[in-house]
Amino acid sequence: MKKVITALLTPFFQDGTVHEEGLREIVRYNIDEMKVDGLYVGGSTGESFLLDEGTKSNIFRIVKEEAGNDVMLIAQIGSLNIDEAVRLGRKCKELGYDTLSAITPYYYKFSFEEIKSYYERLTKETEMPMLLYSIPAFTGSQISINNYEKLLAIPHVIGVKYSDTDVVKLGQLKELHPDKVFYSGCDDMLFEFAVSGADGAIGSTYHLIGQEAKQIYGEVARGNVAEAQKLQLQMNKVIDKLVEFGVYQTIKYVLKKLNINSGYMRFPFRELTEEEKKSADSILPLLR
Ligand code: HMN
Repeated sequence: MKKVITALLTPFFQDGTVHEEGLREIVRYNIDEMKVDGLYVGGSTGESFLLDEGTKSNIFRIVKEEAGNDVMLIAQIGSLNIDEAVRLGRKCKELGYDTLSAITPYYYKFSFEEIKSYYERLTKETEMPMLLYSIPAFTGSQISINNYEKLLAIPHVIGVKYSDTDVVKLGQLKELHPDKVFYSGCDDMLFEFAVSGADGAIGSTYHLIGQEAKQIYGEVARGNVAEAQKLQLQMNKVIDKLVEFGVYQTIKYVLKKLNINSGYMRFPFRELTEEEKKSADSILPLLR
């Protein structure tokens, strides 16, 4: 079964602390209204790379408490500090998360051997299913098919959260590794990834268009490719507008309009201006 998974936002108070009640509301909204199959916690969308370990740990606890066993839970625990990543991974294992995920170590332009040793240590010390998180546009780290081969051979590595636009490479990877899972991370290309063999999608915009994303997978499974593409084009009208002023800010703004307590952004992210909010109001009639 192909899965649509929401990359979960974190609502903050204006002082930067986590808005627990809002976080619980967002978790429920995704499960009960968007009917997504899972939550990806602690990723870019959760503003996780701006947070300290205690805050991340607290978010993992709250989300598990609220979601229970309703949907699959993936914890993104990747951090440049391997000890922190291991501690968070062990914590999420204890909490009962299904899978861990870790971004490729970034900033220092690590060699492939260094990246590989990072995953070897992380998986060895956590002993949990591990979804690699590749997002070359943010990390600068492009992984070749040959190098994927080596990473996917590491024990516990189950697949990739593939936030890369190279859909051809995804198709090749799936052909070479039918037993591994590949989730696309580019929401505006979900259709293209679905027809190329992706096992599902992980994205921020499914807070608002999760049902549409699931429908695209349904149409592709039934062989209705033209219908699936039509749905993607409709979905992209929403996505284009969401990314115009900042995707996370805009999703939070729209959720507030839907009476979900989505809180504020974490500094140095800024909030939408009044003028941008007015423009973002055009998203509402496009939603179901
Ligand atoms: C995450 O870690 O939260 C993700 O990378 C989620 C996801 O892949 C999103 N990527 C980023 O925000 C960088 C997409 O959903 C993205 O927001 C969407 O395609 C709009 O550009």
